[in-house]
Amino acid sequence: MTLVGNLSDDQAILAYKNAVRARTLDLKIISAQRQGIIGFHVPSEGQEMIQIAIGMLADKEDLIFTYYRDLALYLQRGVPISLIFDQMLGNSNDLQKGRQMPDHFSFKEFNFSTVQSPVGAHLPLTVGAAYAMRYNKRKGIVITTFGDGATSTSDFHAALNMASVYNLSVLFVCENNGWAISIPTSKQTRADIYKKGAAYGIPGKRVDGNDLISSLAGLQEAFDYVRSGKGPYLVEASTYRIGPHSTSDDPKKYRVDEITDGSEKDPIRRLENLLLTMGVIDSGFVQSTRAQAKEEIDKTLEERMSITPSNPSTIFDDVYENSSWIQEEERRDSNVAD
Ligand SMILES: Cc1ncc(C[n+]2csc(CCOP(=O)(O)OP(=O)(O)O)c2C)c(N)n1
Ligand SMILES: [Mg+2]
Repeated sequence: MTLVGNLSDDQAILAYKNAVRARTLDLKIISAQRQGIIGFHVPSEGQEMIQIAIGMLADKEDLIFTYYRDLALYLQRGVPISLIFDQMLGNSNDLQKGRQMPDHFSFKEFNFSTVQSPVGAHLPLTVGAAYAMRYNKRKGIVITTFGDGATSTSDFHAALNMASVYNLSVLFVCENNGWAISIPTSKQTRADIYKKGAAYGIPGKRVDGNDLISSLAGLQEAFDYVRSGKGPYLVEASTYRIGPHSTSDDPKKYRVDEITDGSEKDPIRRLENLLLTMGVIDSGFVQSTRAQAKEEIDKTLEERMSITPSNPSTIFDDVYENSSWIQEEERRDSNVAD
């Protein structure tokens, strides 16, 4: 059965499974944070569908600069949950050797660049990366995600401008969840975000980021445009942050939830209902998908917790290609064991 374009049942089912895995993973991480196992988390709950859609349309060679709230995109692109936990725990298997805050992933093997903490700081980097890709005659485009709050930074405007001036293949996707921590989008801008590209000669489109079909249809047009070499494109995905900004935030202080986990408006429930109505899945499948996700995630966390922590002495590694005398002196004077 075709849902949209040439989307097959198998693709729709995989998308659904990954969305459920991402949600289950989010809830597990929050519970681990509350138990003191993980230090911090920025949940993706509610924003899964637009992330899944990007993952479905991106090619392997495309380079993706995510922001800190993109768990479902990693899963859709095949990042194993074990690697996600390794980073969150900062254990000795963590690709970043435990030096980064949780959620600041770097999955080079999957063509994901490192997550930046300063809001919007990665946007000019995506433009430089797209320039480098063209210069080095590398195949693929650059895709970047960011929040509505990032559009209030000067980096956003500088990035759009330079991407357009150099006609670079960058797909900008704003995940507009309505909030920048406690500041609603209405207090950041009076204009539609997808129209902001027009000032720089960049076309834009708004999609319903809580709906897989709308996200895929809108993104397909944007991907086609960027891939054809016409230049950058700006997509605004209307979405909803179901949870707090982070585990350090208490949203009850500034908002009343409109969409809750598992409610009829929840994007995962929306896809589930569509697939149930179309007979692609049945209620038994829903139950087994949720149970399998929980089992996989519970088991993986338990397993990754048994891995030794990162060695603090690695803090002196990888700073320069060859270690300098200053580093060696600091290594000697430090009390971190080798
Ligand atoms: C330059 C900068 N200013 C402020 C912060 C603190 N901060 C972290 S996340 C955030 C909100 C960003 O909102 P948005 O871009 O909409 O993304 P969301 O968190 O809603 O997904 C802020 C203000 C920061 N990290 N960097
Ligand atoms: Mg936001």
